[in-house]
Amino acid sequence: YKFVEKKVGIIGCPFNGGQHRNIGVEKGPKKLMEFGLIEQLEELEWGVEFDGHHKLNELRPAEDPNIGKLKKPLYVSRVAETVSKAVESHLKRKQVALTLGGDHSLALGTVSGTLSVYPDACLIWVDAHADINTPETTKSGNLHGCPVSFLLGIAGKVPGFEWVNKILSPDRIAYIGLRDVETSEKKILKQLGIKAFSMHEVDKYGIGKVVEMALDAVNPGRTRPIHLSFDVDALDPTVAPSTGTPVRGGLTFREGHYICEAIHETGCLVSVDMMEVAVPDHEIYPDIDDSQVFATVTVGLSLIRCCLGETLL
Ligand code: Z70
Ligand code: MN
Ligand code: MN
Ligand code: MN
Repeated sequence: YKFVEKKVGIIGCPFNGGQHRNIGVEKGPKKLMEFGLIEQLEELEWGVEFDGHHKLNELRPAEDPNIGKLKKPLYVSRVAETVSKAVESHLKRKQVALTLGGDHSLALGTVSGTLSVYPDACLIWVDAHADINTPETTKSGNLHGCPVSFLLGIAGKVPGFEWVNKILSPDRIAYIGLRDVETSEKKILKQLGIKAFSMHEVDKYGIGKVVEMALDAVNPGRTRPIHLSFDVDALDPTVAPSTGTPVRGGLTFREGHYICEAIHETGCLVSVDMMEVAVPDHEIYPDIDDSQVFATVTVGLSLIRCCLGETLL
């Protein structure tokens, strides 16, 4: 490991304030832990620190009016700032920071925390979505569709978000798995020349070549620390059905795992997010059954293990 000791700090983030659906993304972290994450990482011989799930509900302001279209801006901002400090504290102690979500607006915090300890870090964003809408371009107003614009410093001034000051250069981020990108977002990706490997490129080149090209773009000498932000909806819905925004035509089980294995092999991984794992109520989402939740939680765990060195042989 080029930057960390073999220790991991788990940051449980039961949060859904960056999106509007009542599908239970805030229950993902607890489920991932209940399914034995600590034991699994200890089996891989990692020292594991877990301080309990963060009580993010307590950060919810009494009043939180929209700012333009943005929904719950103050809540999301406070939560992300708290999470950034947690990530920072684990990284400063030479641990890998492993953040369990929760909706993807949390990554505004996790990536900011990583950049404050490792200013030269690069970001691999694995997702069906680009999450790069700005406060101007967002149609939904959901902040989980916007974290990357804040991280790149193209979101403009938004009250409450003044703490976001660790800016990621556009040549330090690469996407893998995109297939549900808005026109506004395509324009931003093009304007900034951001390396993005959609499912089209995965089909064309194969996942091995895509990961190599992504790493070559953001981390050519494999000398920079890597933050991997993995939205479980990057996987095909047949593999990870229990998530807020499933989009067909996604990564296979093996493609998802290959990404994690290859990033582990660089020795550069310092921070991992596993986001958007949902645990819905049967009454509200009768179409998602226990076996689908089981599949999604267990694939999330297995991706995490691969990030931390689990191999097939
Ligand atoms: C859309 C928006 C999104 C995740 C949905 C969707 C964004 N582009 N991200 N699910 N994880 O609302 O901005
Ligand atoms: Mn901690
Ligand atoms: Mn996402
Ligand atoms: Mn997504």
